[in-house]
Amino acid sequence: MYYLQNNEFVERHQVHVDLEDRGYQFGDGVYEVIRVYDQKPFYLAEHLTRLFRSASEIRINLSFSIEELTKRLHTLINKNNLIHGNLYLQVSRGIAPRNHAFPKEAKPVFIAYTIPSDRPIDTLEQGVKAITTQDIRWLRCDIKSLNLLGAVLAKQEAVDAGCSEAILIRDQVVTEGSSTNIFFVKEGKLITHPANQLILHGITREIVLEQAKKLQLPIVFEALSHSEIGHVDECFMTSTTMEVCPIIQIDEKPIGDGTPGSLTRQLQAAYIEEIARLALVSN
Ligand code: PSZ
Repeated sequence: MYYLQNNEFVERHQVHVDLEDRGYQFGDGVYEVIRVYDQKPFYLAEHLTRLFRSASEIRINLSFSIEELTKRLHTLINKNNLIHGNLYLQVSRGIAPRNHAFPKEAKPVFIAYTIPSDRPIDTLEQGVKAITTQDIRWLRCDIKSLNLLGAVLAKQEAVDAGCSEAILIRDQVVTEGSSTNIFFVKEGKLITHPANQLILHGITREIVLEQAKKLQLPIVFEALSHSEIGHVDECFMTSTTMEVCPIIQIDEKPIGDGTPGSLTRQLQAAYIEEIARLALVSN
């Protein structure tokens, strides 16, 4: 198994994380997770564009181009014979004696590696349970920052309650999930939070919105109030690894009849078609 550290392909024992790496000490960096289906990275250009944007928003200048990185990631997938799995990328501001302000000399540290994994087909079929909890994260959730404490604490709360996801509530409205974007269906309309600084602009969310447009589903870009959750017909979450996953229960109460909704199923099917169009996976 190979790891890409800066420009070099190295083995696991050769990967070096410095004590004074700002990613390690401050969470001062950004990352991406990309799904690989049948050896092909899915929507790679969109993920790399987001990585470069996240880096630029926190004033990290990358020394390579999207084109160069694309080539190296394809090489990494080939070297590791990755068929289905995830590609993890992270960039930290670099290594320097601990001090909050940006170091003058530090060069960004880049790492990429692959993790084999299958599609979560049973979960996608059955759907998952969720809880709601306060969104205690910072106000730039559009940056895919290495600082994940708000998400980690929310996800653990969900797991402690026997659930898979925590739906985050800020100022009495739903923003997104701890690691997913959230959609609701009510009276035939698709409702999701607008893409502003309070949510991550999910690549999966964007693909689903494109497909919803093609299916001519009405889309409402509004934050659903917490108190409205009990009155929706369907709910689902989207992410790179969870794709389009039904949410069948929130805070112990069933959504609709407590089984995956029909529009959710339609959008799931459209998403699987998109995977099949760009890769060739059986499902
Ligand atoms: O492996 C996992 O569980 C993954 S891989 C990517 C995610 C989870 N989540 C990304 C994410 C997120 O962290 C937040 C806060 N909101 C939305 C998403 C979905 O973004 P995309 O669709 O780009 O993966």
